[in-house]
Amino acid sequence: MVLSIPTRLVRLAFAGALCAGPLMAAPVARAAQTVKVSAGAESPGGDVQLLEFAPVNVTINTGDTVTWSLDSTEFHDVIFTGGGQPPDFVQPGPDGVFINPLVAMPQGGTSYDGSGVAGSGLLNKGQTYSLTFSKAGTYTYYCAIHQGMVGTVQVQAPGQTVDTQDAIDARKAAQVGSEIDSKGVPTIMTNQGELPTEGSTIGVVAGAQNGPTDVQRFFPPRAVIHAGDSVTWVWKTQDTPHTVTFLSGGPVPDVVVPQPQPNGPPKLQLNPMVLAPSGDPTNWNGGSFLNSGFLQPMPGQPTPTFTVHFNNPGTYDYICVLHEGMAGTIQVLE
Ligand SMILES: [Cu+2]
Repeated sequence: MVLSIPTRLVRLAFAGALCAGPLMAAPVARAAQTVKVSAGAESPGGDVQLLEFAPVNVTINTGDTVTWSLDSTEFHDVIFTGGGQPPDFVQPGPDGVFINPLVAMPQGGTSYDGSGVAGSGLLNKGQTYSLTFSKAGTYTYYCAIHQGMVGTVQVQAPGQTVDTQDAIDARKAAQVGSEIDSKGVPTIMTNQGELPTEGSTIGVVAGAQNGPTDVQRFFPPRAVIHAGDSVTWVWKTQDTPHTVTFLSGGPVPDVVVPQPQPNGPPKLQLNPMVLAPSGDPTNWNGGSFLNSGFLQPMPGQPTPTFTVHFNNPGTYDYICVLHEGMAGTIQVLE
């Protein structure tokens, strides 16, 4: 899906200046501006994802436009709800689990007055979404995919001081740098040493999270065991599901399978082959598709784990189907 919403520049009409008395200084007319904000950010290799808008808050004048750019391999959306809660990302039903169309597809027009819903639909890396703000107020927006990913646009009357792009860029750089460097890197180091990496049963961490900083890698990425040993993966995230999937030479399955509809856009189904567990991990010989399914810690429930018993020597590569570059290897010796 490609979004092509033209950035709209709105000329400001300073009607008030025309009828002001001679002693009143007319406000300085300024052309409407467009400011750029990031939806998500990542470390150079993409292993650390920042699940935040950067900067979180931005101040503009009425008539100005905000353009969000998706700056990460992790996808996000931008949705204004007119004061309501963000919509659920997925909707389970009798015929499968579907991405909520409110999140999947663009909503509303190119201008927003603070009422109703305006949304970008799913954004992929490099895509942008622009919205022009016609009315003063403070508007909260969300990423419906990542809980807690919230931002505001404060819209001021014309003539009031607002953010410059330089100020926005400086806040963004400080936020991204401090989150990824101060949280992402220590999260990696902590989790690398956390679980036993030798012995008959070893542990591997499937993703780790520290606040909005989400490390989308396996720790350690490579483990060596003997035939007959087991490996247990432990999920250490809050906001992001992962899979442990052995493709065994097969193709990487699509995460989303569009289901054409007689009227309107296709429904976006989460591929059951990725979503659900498959294969027998308690007695695995290699050479066949083996999948943990989507796993994600939930409040009040035990930490998800996935244990695979390796019967045969060999080198077994696996991936998280959801996250590019999230991959590992289990080498099984005699
Ligand atoms: Cu993942």
